[in-house]
Amino acid sequence: MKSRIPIVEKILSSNEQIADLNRIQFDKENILALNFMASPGAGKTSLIEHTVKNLASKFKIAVIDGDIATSIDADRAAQAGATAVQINTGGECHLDAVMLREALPQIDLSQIDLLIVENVGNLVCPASFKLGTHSSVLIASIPEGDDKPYKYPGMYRGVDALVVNKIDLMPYIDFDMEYFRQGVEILNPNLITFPLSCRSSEGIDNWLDWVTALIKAKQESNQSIGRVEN
Ligand SMILES: Nc1nc2c(ncn2[C@@H]2O[C@H](COP(=O)(O)OP(=O)(O)OP(=O)(O)O)[C@@H](O)[C@H]2O)c(=O)[nH]1
Ligand SMILES: [Mg+2]
Repeated sequence: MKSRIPIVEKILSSNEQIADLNRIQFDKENILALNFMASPGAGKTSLIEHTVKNLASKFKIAVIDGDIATSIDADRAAQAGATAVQINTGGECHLDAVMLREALPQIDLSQIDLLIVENVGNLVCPASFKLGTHSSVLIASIPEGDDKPYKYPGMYRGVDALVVNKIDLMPYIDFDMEYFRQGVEILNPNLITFPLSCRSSEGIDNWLDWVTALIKAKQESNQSIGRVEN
């Protein structure tokens, strides 16, 4: 039992090294990479469908879908218009940087502006494994309940943006938005938050504007680096 903690630390540190390589590759190819995390059924794939359908005319988008067993989500992303790749984790409850690295050759990265990684539906394991993406997005949803920040602090603490999906269900579910927001604020002050509904599309535009601004900022920063080097 004594050796368990050092082994876990070693696995996580080698994961971080591969995550760094992934990040270097994304930066080299001028790609913005986002990691979508959520509990099962919160709406990760639904948000990917909206994002792809709305932004595909402006940006080239690829989706890498982590799933324990099926290709259902990658098929949905492809149907929406993305280049889509499936990673079956074979029972693992999260994606790691090595799995992502092994999937990257299936995409012509030189042709992509935005890469969305859909992690396995889980509020615990994915938080511990960096992938090398630029931003992590947590998709919470109203039916999960307003206590989730308090129960899964590691996930809420580590993300760069929060989507609160299924706001169309607010009239039917006891969800205290103020209590939820207070829990988030303690863990991750001033976290940028997008309340929205993938069903009614309410709030989707704010999300799309944020993603668009990130892609443009990424492209502009790489262009200015290129100018300095030249
Ligand atoms: N009412 C309502 N239902 C939604 C909304 N967004 C998604 N759903 C439904 O929620 C269910 C799960 O959505 P998905 O997008 O598959 O969720 P997911 O997080 O990708 O699920 P997993 O990949 O299985 O973890 C589907 O039946 C969606 O139609 C929403 O805003 N409102
Ligand atoms: Mg999904």
